[in-house]
Amino acid sequence: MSAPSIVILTGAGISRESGLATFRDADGIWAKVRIEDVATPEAFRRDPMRVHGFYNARRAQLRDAALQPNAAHLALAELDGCWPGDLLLVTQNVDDLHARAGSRRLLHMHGELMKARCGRCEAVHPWAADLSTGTPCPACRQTGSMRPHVVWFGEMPLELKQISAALDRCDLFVAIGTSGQVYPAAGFVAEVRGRARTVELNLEATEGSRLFDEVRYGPATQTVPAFVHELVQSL
Ligand code: BV8
Repeated sequence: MSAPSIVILTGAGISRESGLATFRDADGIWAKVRIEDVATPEAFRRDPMRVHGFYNARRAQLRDAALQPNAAHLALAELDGCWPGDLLLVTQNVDDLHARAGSRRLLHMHGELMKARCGRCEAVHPWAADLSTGTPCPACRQTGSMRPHVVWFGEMPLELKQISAALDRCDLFVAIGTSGQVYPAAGFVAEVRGRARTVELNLEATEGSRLFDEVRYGPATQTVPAFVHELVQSL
């Protein structure tokens, strides 16, 4: 019997105990700034420096040496390293904590804060510094066209074909630290339920909890290592 095929979906909750704010908790990002002002293509066209300021502040957090992957990121990286079956970690997060923890079979469906893209030549560059409307593209040298390599609301998420193929063949779907309110990610569980075992790991019930076979409550740094331990023991 081959090892089950696993798809894991993570959201901002998995990075919360590393010190990064979530989006929809009471102290979350969308409690302080409106999506329409900083996370849509229209916002960028209207006031690019305001959008750059929003992402520059979040990118600066990732450069802070105090920001480290937590036990949940590390447990998923350990699973990635030892799981003999198919495994795909799909994250909605734009932070780099999964990669820094060691996850390799990883897709950032909403892009990555530590990358920048030229709106003119579409080249994508690793990027840890601030961006501004005066930043030239390293490839085409144009200024005024560099943007964060993140997926804004109304834009097409990345790698959807690969994600859909993984969902089609998965036996286990685990959603960790996501409120299940942003599509198409929030729709993944409905795609697989009934033919895959579905598990939600969260601090509390979410919009989609009723769609899961099993929900486990608690902080990710406790629920994820325990769940990974069970999976490894089952090999
Ligand atoms: C799309 C990157 C077409 C940027 C993000 C009108 C026009 C166009 C589209 C739409 C529209 N109306 C609706 C839509 C669809 C829209 C959407 O879903 N809107 C919502 C608001 C209704 N979606 C889109 O626009 C997407 N594109 O639809 O294109 C299309 C359609 C079909 C198929 C293909 C294409 C693009 C959406 C991507 C937007 N970009 N991020 C940035 O980061 O600034 S979304 C943003 O929300 C982040 O990526 C974030 O990850 C994501 C989801 O949020 P969560 O991760 O779930 O975070 P949240 O704070 O909500 O929840 C945290 C959870 O953690 C909570 O449950 C909490 O309890 C838990 N938690 C907290 N602490 C812990 C914990 N759990 C465990 N342990 C803890 N310690």
